[in-house]
Amino acid sequence: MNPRFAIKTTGLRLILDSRGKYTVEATIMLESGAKGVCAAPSGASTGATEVKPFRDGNAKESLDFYERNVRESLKNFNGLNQTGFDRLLKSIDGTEDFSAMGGNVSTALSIALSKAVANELGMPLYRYVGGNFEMKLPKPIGNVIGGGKHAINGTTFQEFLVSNDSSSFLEAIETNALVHRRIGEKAHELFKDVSIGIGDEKAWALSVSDEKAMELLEDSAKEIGEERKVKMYLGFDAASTSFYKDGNYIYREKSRDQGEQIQYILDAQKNHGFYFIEDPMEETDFEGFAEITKKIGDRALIVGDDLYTTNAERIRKGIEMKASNGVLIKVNQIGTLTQTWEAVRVATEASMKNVISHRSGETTDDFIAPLSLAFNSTFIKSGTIGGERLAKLNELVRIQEELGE
Ligand code: 2PG
Ligand code: MG
Repeated sequence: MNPRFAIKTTGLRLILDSRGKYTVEATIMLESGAKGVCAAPSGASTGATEVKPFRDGNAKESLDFYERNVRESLKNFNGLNQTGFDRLLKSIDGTEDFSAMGGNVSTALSIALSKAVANELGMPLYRYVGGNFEMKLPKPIGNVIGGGKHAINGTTFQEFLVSNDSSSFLEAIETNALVHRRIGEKAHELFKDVSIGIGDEKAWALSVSDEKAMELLEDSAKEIGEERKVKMYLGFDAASTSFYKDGNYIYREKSRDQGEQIQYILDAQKNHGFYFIEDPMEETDFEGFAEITKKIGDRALIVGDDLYTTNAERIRKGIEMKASNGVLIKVNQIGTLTQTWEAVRVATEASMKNVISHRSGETTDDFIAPLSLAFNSTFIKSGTIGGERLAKLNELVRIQEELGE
């Protein structure tokens, strides 16, 4: 081993995320003095098969576990061996779902190591993880109207999203932000006695039906697209597990069984031209996903988030069942960079598109920006405003400049 890359010290601290809740930040220093720092985000609408973010759901317990069982064991490990390091984290944890250490701890350590090594190599993270080949930026897809578990009194669907095909990343994120602003203006005009707020991801939280939100999204995106002369894409993350109970999807006005839910999604796609459709069915319904993909997979990207939880095994099942043509990627759903990379590889080999994603509870860490290039992500899902959302998007503005695109 080149001694420069040996791990000299690791450290873990508690910090607050964008919801004001505890999360962890890891620092790794190599013998050379090069450093990597990573803060883990946290979800609110977590999938049942995600790894557990913290020991007993408590960040402080995770920190104690790290001090007792992890810190010393990482010393002198060869930083260039990312896979070995990630396996070591798994074996120290000793559980299937990172419930001893917490998947947020393993995520922060795993990514911090990759950053430290990239720094020592004098390389951007996207090159260290993705290789020295031609790379394409993802398109930004931003949450503009939100509800579900991210905003009380909001829509039933968790997120209504917008994207566009501006080739300048800066113009692309500005276009999305303009749609967000236009929606706010229109909502204040249209809905006089409806509560209007802002959700966890800085999307508008409107106490209106999902149909009203879809119309508002479509009208606003159409106007901005015409003004800026760019093609717009509409999307949603239904996050449908969050309103599924005993075989039914419970909306404000009515409940729908599996067949009705599928029809509802197909109608929404047809009426509004949605291109991006995430978690239209609850997290165990591979068949329902497959039916939707079979019917509209030629014109829409059907994306599994809670369905797959960035888990290569579940993605393999999805491929076998033709459940979707897209997969959402979140490192802390599976807990290490190596396993995330494996999930992306399995999906890519089956021509499934991947979408790298923020979490609803975020920090200003921007690691999903470089990873979106390394993983050749089709979209990066984030917000459209808010410092913790823009940290990722503005980093991609810088990367586009670096690449000289
Ligand atoms: C999702 C995410 C991010 P959370 O469902 O896609 O928008 O939400 O981080 O709460 O799981
Ligand atoms: Mg989701």
